[in-house]
Amino acid sequence: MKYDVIIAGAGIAGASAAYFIADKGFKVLLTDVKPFDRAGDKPCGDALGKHHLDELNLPYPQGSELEGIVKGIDIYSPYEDMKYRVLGEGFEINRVEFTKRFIKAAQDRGADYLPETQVMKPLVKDSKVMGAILWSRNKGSWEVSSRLLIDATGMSRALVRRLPADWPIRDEVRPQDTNVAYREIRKIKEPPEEPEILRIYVSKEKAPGGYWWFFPYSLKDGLVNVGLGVQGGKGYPHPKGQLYKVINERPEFRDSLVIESGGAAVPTRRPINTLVWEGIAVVGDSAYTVNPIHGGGKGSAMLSSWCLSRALEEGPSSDVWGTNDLWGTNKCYMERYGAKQAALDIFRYFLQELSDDDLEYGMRKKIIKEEDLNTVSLKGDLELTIVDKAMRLLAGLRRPSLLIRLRGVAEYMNRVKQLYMNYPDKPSELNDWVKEVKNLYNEFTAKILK
Ligand code: FDA
Ligand code: GRG
Repeated sequence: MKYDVIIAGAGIAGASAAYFIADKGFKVLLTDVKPFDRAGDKPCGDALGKHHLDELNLPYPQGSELEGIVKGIDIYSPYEDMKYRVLGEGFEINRVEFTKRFIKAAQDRGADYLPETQVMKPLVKDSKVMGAILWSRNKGSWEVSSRLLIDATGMSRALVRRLPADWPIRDEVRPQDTNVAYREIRKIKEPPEEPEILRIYVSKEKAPGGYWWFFPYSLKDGLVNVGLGVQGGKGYPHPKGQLYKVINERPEFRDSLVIESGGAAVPTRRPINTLVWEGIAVVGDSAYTVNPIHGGGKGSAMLSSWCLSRALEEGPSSDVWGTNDLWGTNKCYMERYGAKQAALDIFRYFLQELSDDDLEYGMRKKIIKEEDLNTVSLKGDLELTIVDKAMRLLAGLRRPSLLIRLRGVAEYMNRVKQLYMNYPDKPSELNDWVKEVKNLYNEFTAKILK
């Protein structure tokens, strides 16, 4: 049997890709090693910004898909003397029900779905991916042909990492560009004071290179989603132990009950250099679509799948969708999210280097204001004028070097964003563009972070 598209992984990225692509009339096969009742069940904070659904014209979660309503996020300073409130609407979703929605919608549009089925490896012939080898306990292994194979296997990147080393879609993640996060869903005794406000606590001491969070989850059941992430590749302590230190010392968790627990890694870097190559594409965590400063990746995973589905509209120009046919995916993703993501990656480098004292000082002096923080996180824009204004207002105060470095950060964020907005129009220009990106990041690291 030949499919137009085989999708490995039915998490939010693969399941939404199956829906978007089947909706365009293509014959899709969606598979996952997990059974249907665990679809999309990756440990998560379960927060999703409403704007992602608006942008993709998707209905809001309702009924069993919805756990809670979000009106904003409080970001606490390291010593908790200060907090920033960033207003923005969103949801706490039930990740399994929300993912199942897409699987069912894809099936309604003719997609085949094989749970408990592993995609073992891509089939490469004449430098193109032409299908995959599948395996299940009942059937053993078998070959399926495709015009496009999508790797939506999350951080494991089970398929692309078996491709030839010189294919740009291999673009491997460095451990220091990941976070290792652990979370629990707990039933607590006292309901949180503001159940529609998520809380993020930044502290290098407690969560080096990450943060710990307290998200009110299911109000009717008195549940909260509480977790902690630390930067990978640095030898930092395990996030579970760090989270338990926090939980043990805070009264809100006294006599609380663990309902669910688990951890996983998240890529927290700029997007992959190309989401597509000959006969293959990556979406979601496999394409590093996660927001580098807060680690949220569900919305941008759906966006990457939507961009890919748009690029498929005209059909393949030969037996498979080649790199040229698929290139629009990159342009679409980089313009809508990747450029902001790359700029925020610069901001992440800076934040991860800051001491708790510097961060506390910066927040107390409101070097970046709450309303500006919203623009930074929504658009990846740190306006030079914001920093210049702070420099004038705070002239003569302690830590001028912090402000000077922040000015450098703003400059490089803008430059990186521009470079991604000018993503190459054709695959032949990719190599030179990647060199420019690497040079700009290296220059930033050498000039501003040192
Ligand atoms: P995901 O990993 O979910 O799915 C991959 C699927 O592929 C899995 O179902 C797996 O079984 C399957 N698979 C793997 N190998 C396979 C193979 N060979 N064949 C077939 N199937 C295979 N984001 C957010 O927006 N809000 C939040 O609050 C949080 N919080 C959060 C907390 C924690 C602790 C973590 C670790 C992460 C988050 N995130 C988040 C990030 C978010 O969870 C993540 O970006 C998305 O779930 C990624 O979805 P994907 O579908 O790309 O991968
Ligand atoms: C600090 C480098 C670094 C990484 C953090 C702790 C951690 C790693 C990951 C945990 C992930 C988590 C709890 C994410 C929730 C963040 C959040 C509020 C996501 C919802 O935001 P959206 O959907 O996303 O509005 P956009 O992309 O619009 O900002």
